[in-house]
Amino acid sequence: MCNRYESAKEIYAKLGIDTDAVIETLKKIPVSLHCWQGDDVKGFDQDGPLTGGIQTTGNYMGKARTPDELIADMEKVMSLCPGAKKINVHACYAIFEKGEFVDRDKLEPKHFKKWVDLAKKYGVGLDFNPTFFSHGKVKDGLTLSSPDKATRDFWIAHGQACVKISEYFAKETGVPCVMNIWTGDGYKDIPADRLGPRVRYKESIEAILSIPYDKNLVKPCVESKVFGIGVEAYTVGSAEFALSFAAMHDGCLPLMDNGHYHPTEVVSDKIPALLAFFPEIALHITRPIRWDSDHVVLFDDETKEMAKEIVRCNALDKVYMALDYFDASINRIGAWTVGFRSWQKALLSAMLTPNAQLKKLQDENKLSELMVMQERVKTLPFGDVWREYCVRSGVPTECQLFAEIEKYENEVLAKRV
Ligand SMILES: [Mn+2]
Repeated sequence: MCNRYESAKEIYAKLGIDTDAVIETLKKIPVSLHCWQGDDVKGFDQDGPLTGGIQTTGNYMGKARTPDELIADMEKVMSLCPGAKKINVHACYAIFEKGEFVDRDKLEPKHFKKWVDLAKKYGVGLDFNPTFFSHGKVKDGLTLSSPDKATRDFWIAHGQACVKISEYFAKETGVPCVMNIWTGDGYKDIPADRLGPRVRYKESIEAILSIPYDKNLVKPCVESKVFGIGVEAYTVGSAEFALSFAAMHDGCLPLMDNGHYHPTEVVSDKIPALLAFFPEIALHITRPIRWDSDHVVLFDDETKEMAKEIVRCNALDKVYMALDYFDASINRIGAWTVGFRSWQKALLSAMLTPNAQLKKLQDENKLSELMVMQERVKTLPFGDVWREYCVRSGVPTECQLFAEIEKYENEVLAKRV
């Protein structure tokens, strides 16, 4: 079988691409693995339903019910995925001592020590997210944009607590922590006031970020959304809101989730637009289908196109890449793993593209040749390099993967009844 890699290596070399070097580079690029695929975004600090305009559908067996189960599942996923990782944690995944409970406005670094221990075990960084949903203090569907001051103050305190926890993560791991602010605040039907909630949201985020923190350690982001379930008419944190907020606040990054736009918009085209202005940006990588923004990432055209833009823009060190999807209808380990591996494939495919040659053809206006070349690239032996990357990373190849997922289901998940 190694003949196939040697042959692929020669083919790519003729296009000026060193596949060995690409593999070594890709191994070191961190992608943030979200903890919330393992338990359907439930978390450990509350027992209510998922709110905020997001929904998990399906009831596949084997959901992680405890911190130990979730961490074990994440470790399994990491063992099945090539490439460097970060671990992405939501605030609702605070891990309390037995009998202890602390509300979100009072969370402290110690409630996330087990996540730090996990990150240190693998020598990886942590990312963080305040959780502005699935909580009794979400008032009339609003948090940071609520007209009720006590509600806003509670959520501002939560955000500030999360800044401190993010800084703790960065100090403990030695890796900057991306802290993403997203709320599902909005209205189901036509609001009478669209500006008021946005001004309150702006002032609340400013209050969160007004506490002292090291901007080299904590990278705050604002994530936009077009709509949510039950929040169809108006979302406070729209695309223009989030982008403008980041542009006007030094050190704050725009975060684009490719499930959070109108169906014909593509984030691949937005990446270079933002890179023309922002030194760093952040992404949530997902797969939108109709009303759902959170299907498992596949190795599909737009996923490839997003990775291509990051690579072509020489922005692998400027774009914080995180995954964000959750599917409860299939084996969650399989969902998690396929999504992570799909993004790895997209990055590898982008790095195996003769981008300099293609750019030259564009700049010389040789557009027929460009089209022919772009189509030629699609049939290069990518799969042989992907297989080699998996082997060199010590993870299952495509044909070995399902057996591993099935084994874990039989030995671990099936016993969770
Ligand atoms: Mn997202």
